[in-house]
Amino acid sequence: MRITGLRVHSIAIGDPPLRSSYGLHAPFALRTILELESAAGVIGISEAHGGEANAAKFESLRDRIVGADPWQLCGSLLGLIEDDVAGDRSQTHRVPGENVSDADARAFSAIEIACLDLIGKSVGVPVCDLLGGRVRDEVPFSAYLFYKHAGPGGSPSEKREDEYGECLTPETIVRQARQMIDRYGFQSIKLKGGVFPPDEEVEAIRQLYKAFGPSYPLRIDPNSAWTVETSVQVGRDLKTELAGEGYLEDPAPGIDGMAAVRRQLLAEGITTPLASNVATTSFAHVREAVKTDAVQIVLCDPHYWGGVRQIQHLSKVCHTFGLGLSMHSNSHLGVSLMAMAHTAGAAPHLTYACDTHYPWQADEDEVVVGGRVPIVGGAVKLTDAPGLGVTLDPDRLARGRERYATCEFRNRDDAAEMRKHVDPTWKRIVPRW
Ligand code: GKR
Ligand code: MG
Repeated sequence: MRITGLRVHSIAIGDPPLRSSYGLHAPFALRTILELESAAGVIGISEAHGGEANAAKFESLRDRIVGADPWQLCGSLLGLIEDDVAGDRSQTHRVPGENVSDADARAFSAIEIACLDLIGKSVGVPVCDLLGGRVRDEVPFSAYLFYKHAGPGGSPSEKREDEYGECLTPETIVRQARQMIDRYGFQSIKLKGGVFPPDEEVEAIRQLYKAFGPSYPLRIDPNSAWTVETSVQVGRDLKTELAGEGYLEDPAPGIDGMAAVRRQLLAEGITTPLASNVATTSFAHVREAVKTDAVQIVLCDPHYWGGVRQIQHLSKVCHTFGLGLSMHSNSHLGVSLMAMAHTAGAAPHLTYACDTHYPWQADEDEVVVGGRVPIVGGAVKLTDAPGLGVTLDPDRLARGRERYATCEFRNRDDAAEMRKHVDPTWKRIVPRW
């Protein structure tokens, strides 16, 4: 099999004004859709982070991709992820801390996934089965709650629906959870924190616990916005609410900070596990995290860790060292959702429901045939459809490209959005509280 065509599509998708410790989401999130076409005319696809730099990275690899055999291509590109150092990385695209090798790992991931889709579609096998056989037919996701300003995102002329309205209080966060659970059937809940003083976020988790009870595991993720002391205090305050399958995600910055939080919590008999996609973003970080007991649950992401097969390796490593494994997400469409679902389907030791931003995106932005991928009972079904199980709808893709061409954004900058719309003096301070 030979790859005869590579197409790189930069698209923009409407994104509501969601808050995090990075700032505020812009009205458009940027994605890149990759198409690899074989000589037989079969097309493999994947979805990656967007903007100019990412598209340019794929273009720079064009000569190595076109003409290659998709069964072998990833072997020859392994150098892109070999430099697996525990540097100062971030999985949140385009925020301070991201280093150059991230761009390589992200490009490798998208190429690997598109190759697997191309192979799967050529031989009539789903990606999760291609990789040794699925370990589950349904992949659970959690309700991913965000503090949110009023407004639907996108451009005002599009007259989009603002499904969740303004959610800046514990009561409106509970309402948001209820709406999401009613619509998608999620069975666990994650709150993106690091936005308001910790007491307010603790109160939101308490109200969620009151509203949904202990059968809905809860997680809170302030993206390193708290000091070690504050993190420990939150751990104490939410000892009951985060028990069971709950967790505290990236409360404090760095492996050392996380390790200090863990030590203090354990000394007080609080066993709430610490999860991370900020302190652990590479295999080298996992080594450090195990040594220091800084992280008990790794949040993987096939878009960052080198694709689906690297997550299979990570799953084994986590199992070996007694770590849990969950999955991180960023704003995305259905191609990414299916890549995440197939990754989870082929990772035996994935022990928690995955994150997804998918409820925050609207059908009008979806690029796959048939529109939005269904989430039912909180899960995405892995069917027998070949490859990732989705194909591109040319008209939908054209709309995404048109939005990209006409929108003003070329990379993600949540801090700039925050200054533009909420507080002209805002700066990201880590830790803030
Ligand atoms: O979408 O603002 C966001 C999140 O904060 C995202 O960028 C994070 O990478 O979801 C992510 C996380 O779990 O840290
Ligand atoms: Mg996180």
